[in-house]
Amino acid sequence: MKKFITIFSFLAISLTLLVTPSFADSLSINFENPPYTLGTINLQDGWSSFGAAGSGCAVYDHAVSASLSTAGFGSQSLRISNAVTSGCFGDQTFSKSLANEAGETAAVNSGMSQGTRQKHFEAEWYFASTVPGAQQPGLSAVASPDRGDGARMSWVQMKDTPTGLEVNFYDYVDAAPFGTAGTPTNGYGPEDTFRFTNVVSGLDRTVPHKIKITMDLLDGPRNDVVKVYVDGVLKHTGTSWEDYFRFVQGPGGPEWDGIIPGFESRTVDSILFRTGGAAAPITAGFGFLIDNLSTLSGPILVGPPTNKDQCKKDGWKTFNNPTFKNQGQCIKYVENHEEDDDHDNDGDDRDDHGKNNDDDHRGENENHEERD
Ligand SMILES: [Ca+2]
Ligand SMILES: [Ca+2]
Repeated sequence: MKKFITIFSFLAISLTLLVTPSFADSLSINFENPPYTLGTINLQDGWSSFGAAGSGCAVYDHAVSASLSTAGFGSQSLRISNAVTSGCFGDQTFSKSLANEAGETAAVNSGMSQGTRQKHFEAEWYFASTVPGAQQPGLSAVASPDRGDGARMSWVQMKDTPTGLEVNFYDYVDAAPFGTAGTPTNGYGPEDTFRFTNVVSGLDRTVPHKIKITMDLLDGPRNDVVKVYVDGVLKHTGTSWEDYFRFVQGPGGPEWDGIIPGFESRTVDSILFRTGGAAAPITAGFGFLIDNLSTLSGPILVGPPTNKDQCKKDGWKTFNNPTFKNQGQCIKYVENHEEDDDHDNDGDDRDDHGKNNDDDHRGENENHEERD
């Protein structure tokens, strides 16, 4: 009998997993609950920030700070300035890790991330200037999906400029001829490069802005899909740094560590907030406030359907964003959303199901230093 119950429980859990959509694992962090103490965030609630705590290459100006009455930020936020910078990685500020890492099936985690590997990762956060009335010259901070040691799989820069706040992005492009295990040099040939994109500029410095990055980490080279949204609007679609790790840091590559055995990508489970490149000492004690950070790993999202035909011939079974119980429910969903495909209007493709949807209307290449 016990065995029967065990099997039944297993089946029940399996069924639950089958019908539970998308969200394998997520975290939401507001720097207030559980209680965060003002000062370095190192070793608080799963974060690390060893440099700011005095145990790294430099004592970075990254700290839990007062929110300065910034709208929506509550009483405490993460404050980051680039008054202090370095070329180091592992001692900068890493958010709490997800239980379940995301990455390609064979991506290398080097023990830095763990759990049940997922193919989709996303993170969003708000950022705001601590000096909304004036530019902080030289202010820059970079957020990167990472596994915890600086093996950055993407790169999103928040920057202050004379004309407002700016968001920039780098991905790595292996152009033809393509790198392979047989000809890895083709993965870092003269045609291959980190590609710079100005995602958006001229953002109003007096209000917070929301950045969201989504990553579909698909097996194989040159196919990861990375999207950057600013204030709810998709602004850029690019790729990850998968082929930088595969070839530049792969066996025999110019940055190979002599250990990693295969031509593989890396995993992610957190966000690295990093200040590298030119320091802006004038920003000490100021900089950006970061708040309402959320991270998520889970299956690649499929859906929502936009055409009734997609529901037919068992098509309804292929969707997980949202899931359907039968073809009729799928068709009804399309009928109800024909006026507005992304009906939560947050500009992403994700339907915030369960969140009261209907009322919720709320180029050029630069030099290496720029990518710090
Ligand atoms: Ca190439
Ligand atoms: Ca890939």
